[in-house]
Amino acid sequence: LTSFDWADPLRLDDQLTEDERMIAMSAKAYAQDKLQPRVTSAYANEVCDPEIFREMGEMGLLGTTIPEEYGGLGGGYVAYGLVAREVERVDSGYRSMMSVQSSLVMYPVYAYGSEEQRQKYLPKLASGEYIGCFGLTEPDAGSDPAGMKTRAEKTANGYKLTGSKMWISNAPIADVFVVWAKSEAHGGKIRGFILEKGLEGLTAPKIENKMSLRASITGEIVLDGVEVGDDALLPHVQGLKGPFGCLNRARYGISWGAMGAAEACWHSARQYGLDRHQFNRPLAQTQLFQLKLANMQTEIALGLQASLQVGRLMDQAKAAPEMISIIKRNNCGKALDIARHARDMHGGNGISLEFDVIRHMMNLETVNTYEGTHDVHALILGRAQTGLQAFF
Ligand code: TGC
Ligand code: FAD
Repeated sequence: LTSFDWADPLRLDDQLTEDERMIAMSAKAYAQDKLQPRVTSAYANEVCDPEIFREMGEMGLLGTTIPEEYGGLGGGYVAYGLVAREVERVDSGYRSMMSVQSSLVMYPVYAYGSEEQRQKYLPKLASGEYIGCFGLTEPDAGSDPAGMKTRAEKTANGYKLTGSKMWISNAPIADVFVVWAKSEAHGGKIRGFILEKGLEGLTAPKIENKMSLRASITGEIVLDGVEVGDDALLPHVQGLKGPFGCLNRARYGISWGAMGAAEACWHSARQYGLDRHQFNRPLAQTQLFQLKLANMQTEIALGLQASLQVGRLMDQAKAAPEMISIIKRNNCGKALDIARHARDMHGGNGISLEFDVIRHMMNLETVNTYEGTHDVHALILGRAQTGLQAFF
């Protein structure tokens, strides 16, 4: 019989290819050496460092699945998931910065864009020279994006966009804005537009005082009659399946990322329990402590296996969106639960930023909410198995 590795109980590592293992190792080295040392201060002071995009670009961590001819890595979805796991092991906000750029900006430009749009934007997004954001949510349209009010009117040479977007990651520092709007010229269907910083009428004020995801900047996008040319339209998609096609990829990445944050909390709780003595023995020698560690280990091992399976199916173009709802919902919910337990297991120290667990816990509140809340994914799964939609 082979020995048991407590930190990799189902031998995930053995199921990866050599290339995947190398990408994960280089993402881990970057995240631990360059991101971990600055995260506490970034979080405490609510500061997002745009330089991180350039660093990630240099490391090849932006656009993992985008072909090399456009500056991407040409890797698969398992590789992308492994990068998300390593970055979010440090902080969900850093993973957000990476996954918005990769799945929500580079992917739509690649999948729905013209050849000119691909050439113009993808290499600079891959290198981190350009920072991108994705505007779908509005003040009055969150879980129900079909209710968006932002509209695009046809002009002589292009479109005029009016409306506002809310809770948009990267927006205040973005150079490139992928914005979704109802286009009158296309029968009111939702279309995607690529906007650039500096356009008249386009502003992206920062949302202050977030208690979660403080190392990642979030803003509004205000579109006050912003005029763009015909070449700003993403030509190859219309309808909600445009933004959802991007969300499938980002949600999948989040399922891995949330497990990375959960692993950080689990390992920290285990170490704390070994180091800290109460009642003349290590906390880790109590049954309640061990029960919690066993639960964490089990949920993380199962969650990672599920993400790996969906990633393999995505690489074969055999994944259904409902599979992604299962892993996004379950892994985020379980990660949040693990972070809350880990916070408790650190006692009073658990509320200090010095021990990372409360930062992960606060971050995971957002991760459980964005890209489809825990309950919205339950409704997607409920509809898939009953044929009855219960959204409205
Ligand atoms: P529904 O009638 O279900 O579908 C409308 C059209 O869209 C198609 N579709 C999909 N296509 C591809 N992938 C998917 N996952 C798809 N889901 C739906 C569908 O086939 C249909 O196409 P067609 O051609 O027939 O028109 O739409 P609905 O209005 O009933 O939707 C309900 C619901 C709840 C499923 C959906 O609206 C939903 O998922 N809501 C959650 C919203 C959300 O996830 N927002 C995310 C905003 S972005 C973000 O949070 C980024 S944070 C990133 C970070 O910082 O890391
Ligand atoms: P609501 O939709 O108002 O939901 C509120 C509550 O009601 C939730 O518990 C929800 O589950 C529940 N609910 C909603 N509908 C139903 C129903 N039919 N039945 C039962 N319960 C229901 N969006 C972007 O477009 N781009 C981004 O880059 C982005 N980044 C974000 C970054 C952060 C930090 C945050 C917090 C959000 C971000 N979002 C982004 C927005 C995010 O996707 C939305 O917050 C999310 O989709 C939920 O929408 P809402 O906040 O309007 O909540």
